[in-house]
Amino acid sequence: MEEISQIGFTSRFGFPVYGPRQYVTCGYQDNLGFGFNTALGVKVANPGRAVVPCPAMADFCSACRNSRPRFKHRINLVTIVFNNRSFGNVRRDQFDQYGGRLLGADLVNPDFLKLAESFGALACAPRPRRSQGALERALKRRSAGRDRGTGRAGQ
Ligand SMILES: Cc1ncc(C[n+]2csc(CCOP(=O)(O)OP(=O)(O)O)c2C)c(N)n1
Repeated sequence: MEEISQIGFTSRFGFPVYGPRQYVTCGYQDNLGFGFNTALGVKVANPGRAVVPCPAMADFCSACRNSRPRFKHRINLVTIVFNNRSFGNVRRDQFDQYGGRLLGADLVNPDFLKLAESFGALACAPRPRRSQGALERALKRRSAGRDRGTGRAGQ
């Protein structure tokens, strides 16, 4: 699942899709707020399938409030957050079109690892080269159904 962000743009031409209904996109509406929230619904509708949202970081920060229902209802998502500490697009536009005058484009973010752990989720920050292995392990852990009955999701 993608959303408007640097990784979202990249996935539109770089993510291999081999069948229908495997790639969920906000399309060119490009509305922030779509990614993580929609992923919750997609997972509820497809409980047997792995759903991996790559939300825009800006969206993920505001969508975090939906972590409550996510954990309460044990909606199991393996979420990938790319933290570039900025509104990447906005920042680039300010560089390219406004002579590098930055305004409101750099962000102070929460510690996403601690945030996830505070909900009882597992979290990791792998180096880019190791991210495939980390994702595979997270998905395996999910399919192994290792959740405890505490309302905590495994990932
Ligand atoms: C509801 C909404 N508000 C604002 C925008 C404008 N907008 C597009 S991309 C973006 C920044 C996204 O930043 P981030 O989520 O950090 O992703 P990055 O580009 O850094 O990967 C903004 C504010 C939008 N598309 N939708």
